[in-house]
Amino acid sequence: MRTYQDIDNFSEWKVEEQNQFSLAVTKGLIIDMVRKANSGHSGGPMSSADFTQILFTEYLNFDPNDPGWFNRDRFVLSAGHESALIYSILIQIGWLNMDDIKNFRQLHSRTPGHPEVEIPGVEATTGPLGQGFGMAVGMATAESMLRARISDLVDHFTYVVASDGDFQEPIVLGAGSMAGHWGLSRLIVYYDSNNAQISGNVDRSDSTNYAQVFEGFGWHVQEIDGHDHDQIREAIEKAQVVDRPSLIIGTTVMAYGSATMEGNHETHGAPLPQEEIDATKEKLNLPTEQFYLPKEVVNHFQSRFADMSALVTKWNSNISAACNDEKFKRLWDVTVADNISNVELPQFESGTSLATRKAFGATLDKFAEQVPSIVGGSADLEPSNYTGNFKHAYGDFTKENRKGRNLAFGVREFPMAAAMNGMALHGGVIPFGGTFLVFADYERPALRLGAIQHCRVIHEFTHDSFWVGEDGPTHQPIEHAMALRAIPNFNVFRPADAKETAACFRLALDQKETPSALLLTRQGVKVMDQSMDNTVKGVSKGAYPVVDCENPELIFLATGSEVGLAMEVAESMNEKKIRVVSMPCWEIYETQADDYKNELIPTRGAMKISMEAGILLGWERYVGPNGLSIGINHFGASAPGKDLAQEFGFTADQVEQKIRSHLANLL
Ligand SMILES: Cc1ncc(C[n+]2csc(CCOP(=O)(O)OP(=O)(O)O)c2C)c(N)n1
Ligand SMILES: [Mg+2]
Repeated sequence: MRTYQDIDNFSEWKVEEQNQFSLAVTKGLIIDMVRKANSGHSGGPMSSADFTQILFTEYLNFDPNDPGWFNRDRFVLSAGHESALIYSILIQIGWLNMDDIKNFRQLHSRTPGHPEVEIPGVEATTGPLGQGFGMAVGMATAESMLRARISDLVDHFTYVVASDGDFQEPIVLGAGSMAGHWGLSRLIVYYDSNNAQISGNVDRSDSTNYAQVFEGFGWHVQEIDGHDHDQIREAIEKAQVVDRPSLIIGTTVMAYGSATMEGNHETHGAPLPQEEIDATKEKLNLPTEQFYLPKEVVNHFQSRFADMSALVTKWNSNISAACNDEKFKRLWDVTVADNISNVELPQFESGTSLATRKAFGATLDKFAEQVPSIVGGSADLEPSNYTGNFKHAYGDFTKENRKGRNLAFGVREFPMAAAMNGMALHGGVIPFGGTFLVFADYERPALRLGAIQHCRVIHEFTHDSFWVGEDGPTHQPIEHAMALRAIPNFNVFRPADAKETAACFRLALDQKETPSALLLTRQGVKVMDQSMDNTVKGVSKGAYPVVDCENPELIFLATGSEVGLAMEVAESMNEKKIRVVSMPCWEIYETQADDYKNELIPTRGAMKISMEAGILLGWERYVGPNGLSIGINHFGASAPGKDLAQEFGFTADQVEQKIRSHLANLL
């Protein structure tokens, strides 16, 4: 039996002895990290360590000198609570250091409780179970699209380590069915099936046959002993060559390798007791010393580095050679290098009436011609979302048509949004996805995770108010615009007309660090009589006057379809000095200079009146204590939109009356 005492002769050990000892060192780091932080997860990382260590040391391709190398294999730890595992690996690659490891879960450390995408070697922020899987499906989609559309120079694998909790989350089923349908052959998911979760054994709550389920989805499925290294290698190699996404279900033991706590679900989210750690280290032939990481083990871990660096050099020179071709170079620049600028806008005729969802469709068509990296589609609301032309022009992405740019997501809003995040994280594509605004709730966890990760994704949300009409209260967004505004680093655009829609869409393309939602009308709204340049300038400030005067007495603040309403009311109250402000994006407005904000919406002086067909909560920040908010604080109803406007007080006459009586009451 080889132990740490024999480390000086490490090079003479048998390879399998070296592997086993290296794995033991990784486990030692895991249990020490969690113990020192007095917080974190030990059991899961120990059960999935075999697969992960073998993957990183023998199969995963990356550039040891550049975690951002474009054609690297992606690795997503969907079981984000197993972060100690990935950090113990990243230190051996050299992307983290020992201080990082010792500061696990501490403020400003590069080893936070769950993996965060800013850390070199972490491809996606994970922790909310299921979403890592969903993002990986997006990454594999982006890879497959680029492989077909650019060249085989992009041809990496996407690997996932997922746990019981991931598979219990329905998003895994939706994303899994999408991946199977699209035949994402370079997606390889390892399921660490350790029959343990927080509250007990998995069989208390789950008896699903995931092998059958995923076979049904069109996946290649293998079931192995997740602690048998030869089985792991064989499974990975088979998964790499099949023409479908692969699921490798590894039957494992919780806290595998621990002295007395193997199989104990209580190791899920706790440090092992110190005596257990000591006994475990003895069992694993490790010294009792904390954070033991001998250079021999690191060198062993890095034994493929020279070969991988050579691979990267060759890839780089292939890219340079390919770029001698002007056409390829242009494509590469716009897609992978993401150099897009001066995207030309569509034109819309002032005075006509056009639903902003239709304007979105027209803008999408115009942008898609110029920006080949735009890909996406609708969650089965293609006619309503006006993405049909895009589909006709560029075709569906399918097993047979890898060059298709339209993604027929099916009625899978949450998987769609998670996959969009994955695509954005992958790079080379700019994803959009459409549904009704009311179903933003179905996507919300991914909207939040996209914002945390600074993903440039474009969410198209049509049918943005009670004006939806006959479909009734279940389909009428009420609290949704505000609920989206509550997400940090998330731009909510509610354009007032077709021109603003195009300007907002282009702004969303430019926002490389922030997801965007475009809230669009089902019903026609008048195209305002202003130049496109003026619209672009105004929209880029988040809020701007569309009707103006010196020293206004009243300032109307409106978004989307209510801007037209505000203008109408202003017209009929023309004995007063009124400014109408269109506020297509609060978040961008908030970043403007104080001078601009104080001038446009002064805190004192003018009375502020907000108009938005949604909840009032939030508007008090702009209208102040004496202002007035016109909105709707209850669910809608099923009736034609016009009747609802009357019922809910959204006609120009009713709004004017409300304003006049508010003013009278104040006097
Ligand atoms: C969406 C979501 N719900 C709940 C949690 C809290 N949580 C973290 S891990 C976990 C389940 C643990 O079981 P398993 O996935 O099998 O991990 P293991 O214990 O095997 O490491 C739960 C419920 C979470 N992270 N994400
Ligand atoms: Mg488990």
